[in-house]
Amino acid sequence: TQGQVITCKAAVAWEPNKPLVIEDVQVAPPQAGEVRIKILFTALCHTDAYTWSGQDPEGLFPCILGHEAAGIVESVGEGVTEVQPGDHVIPCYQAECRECKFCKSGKTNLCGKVRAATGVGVMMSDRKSRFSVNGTPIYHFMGTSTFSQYTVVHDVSVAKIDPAAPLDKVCLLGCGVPTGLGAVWNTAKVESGSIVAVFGLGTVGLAVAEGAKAAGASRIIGIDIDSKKFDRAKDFGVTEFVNPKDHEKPIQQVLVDLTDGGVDYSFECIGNVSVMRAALECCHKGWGTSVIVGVAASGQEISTRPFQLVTGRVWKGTAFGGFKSRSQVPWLVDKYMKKEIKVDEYITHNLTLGEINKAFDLLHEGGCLRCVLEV
Ligand code: NAD
Ligand code: AHE
Ligand code: ZN
Repeated sequence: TQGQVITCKAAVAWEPNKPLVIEDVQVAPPQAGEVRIKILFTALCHTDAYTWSGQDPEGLFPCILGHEAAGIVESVGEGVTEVQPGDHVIPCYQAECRECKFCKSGKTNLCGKVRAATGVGVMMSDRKSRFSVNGTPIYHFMGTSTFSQYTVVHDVSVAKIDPAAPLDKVCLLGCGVPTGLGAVWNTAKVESGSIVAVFGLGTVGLAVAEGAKAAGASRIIGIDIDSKKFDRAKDFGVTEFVNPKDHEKPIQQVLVDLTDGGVDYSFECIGNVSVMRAALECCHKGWGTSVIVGVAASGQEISTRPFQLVTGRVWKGTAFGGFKSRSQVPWLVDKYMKKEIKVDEYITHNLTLGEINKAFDLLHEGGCLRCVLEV
């Protein structure tokens, strides 16, 4: 198949909110600096649902969504040296070129090399898509497009991993789990003994709890409007629960009262701008830090009284938990293999690519964390 067009199955989002359609898609060979991957397993993340809904200003249609996956390199384009056919890999929506201003800054995991192309659904070299259906180009998504049996990605967006790792599990290390762990370890740098508040107990919020427990947090307060989330969250390290619906007072006040003046660190893992405000305002005066992890819809803006910041609270955000993708995803896989981090526990459902619409329905039900699709 090397150098040839591959025809395979992929789930195409033709229009916002319209059911995805499994199509025979033509996948062009990788050009210079590109890698074609056979995707074996992909999970669904709420960001896929967000873009599908039409709320993402970067969302383009028709496209192939999906960014939390694992597979095997099928072929590589000219000049690709770091991976070869047969390598087990995780596609990384946050690239790492190690050469750009961002990568060299030592201050961020964001990479500038291919972001302009991945934001508009094409490949960097010729600003074209490698996907088509009967001659109609289909946009890429987040530089990954994993809801397809084959995808083409930039070489700076591929992490080579231990071939012994189970791909049906470690696919989760492409997004949600690292995002939560890294928000705690890299972005907030939570110290032992800290009081932590986690808003939203989905996969990302539970991974925040897991990371905070590992960091030695003394209290981990989970906040969710769905009380069914609480039982399971205990296994991930949450020590106390608050349902805003059980209180008349604003949730920030409830937390300030519970913690003698506020929490040391808070994390918004929902994508709701009013919760982002509450997450900042429940932080302790003088030092409390709040990290925005959730992705909010187009047009949404955050607000608070500047006095909140003047008096020492800090507002931050994180993408992929601040992890350098190509360097650190293999390290996370190794940590999973040594049983130092959970992954299996976040998988509540397993389906096939053909059942992807059902998987999106499940994602909106309280019981579902991650649904892994066999591709
Ligand atoms: P999820 O839907 O599984 O979890 C969200 C949780 O928030 C649910 O348990 C829900 O009951 C709860 N919730 C909803 N409204 C609430 C409210 N008003 N108050 C309290 N709880 C509320 O989602 P997820 O997959 O865990 O992702 C969480 C967010 O993180 C999404 O916005 C996603 O797009 C984003 N995300 C960001 C990054 C990043 O790099 N920054 C990476 C992955 C995901
Ligand atoms: N296109 C969206 C932005 C979405 C967003 O913030 N994405 C996160 C990853 S979410 C993964 O589930 C991210 O990494 N952002 C940094 C980046 O470079 O995109 C919008 O709202 O415009
Ligand atoms: Zn995601």
